[in-house]
Amino acid sequence: MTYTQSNTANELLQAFQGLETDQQLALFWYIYKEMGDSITPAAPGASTVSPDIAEGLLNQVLEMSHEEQLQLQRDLIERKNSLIAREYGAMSDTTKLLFWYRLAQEMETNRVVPFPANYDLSEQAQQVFQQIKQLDFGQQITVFRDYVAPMGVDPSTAEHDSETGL
Ligand code: 45D
Repeated sequence: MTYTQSNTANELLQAFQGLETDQQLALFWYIYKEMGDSITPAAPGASTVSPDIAEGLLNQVLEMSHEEQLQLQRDLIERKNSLIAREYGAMSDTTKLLFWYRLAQEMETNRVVPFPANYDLSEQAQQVFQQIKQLDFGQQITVFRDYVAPMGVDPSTAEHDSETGL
């Protein structure tokens, strides 16, 4: 697949979501590194974000092993049912974004499983990356918010799961 300038933000989102789980994680990491200092969690008027709630969920993740932390992130993307997935799903979309941002920050302190050296993006993921870079900041935020929004499990709509009892 090739993407051209004419692709809409929505098409990019679908391309992002269509990547393999690990490539999604890798791409999201590269995006985090690229955005760097332009993300300012303390921005005044940061509307529907609840830092304490994001931090509470993050604290649960920090208690896990690196292996479990990686699995949790894969599970969120794949919408696997778990208590944490439901807690995640109950947060506002902007708080979800803040949660991912905090995860990435803690990857840099090694409190969350660090990104492996020499892990390359697939050709397809690189194309999505290039396209995302061409969006303006506001469009990028929209894509990322829409990207993290459906992850996890929305406890208000999910059916009872006999496997987990949740
Ligand atoms: O070994 O309005 C592999 C707020 C496999 C403020 C792996 C905001 C191999 C309010 C998968 C590669 C700040 C919230 C391992 C707005 C292997 C507000 C692991 C904006 C270990 C607008 C890979 C917030 C992993 C924004 C674990 C813009 C990868 C936030 C993990 C942006 C990647 C957040 C992660 C971004 C990426 C977060 C956690 C871009 C996170 C990216």
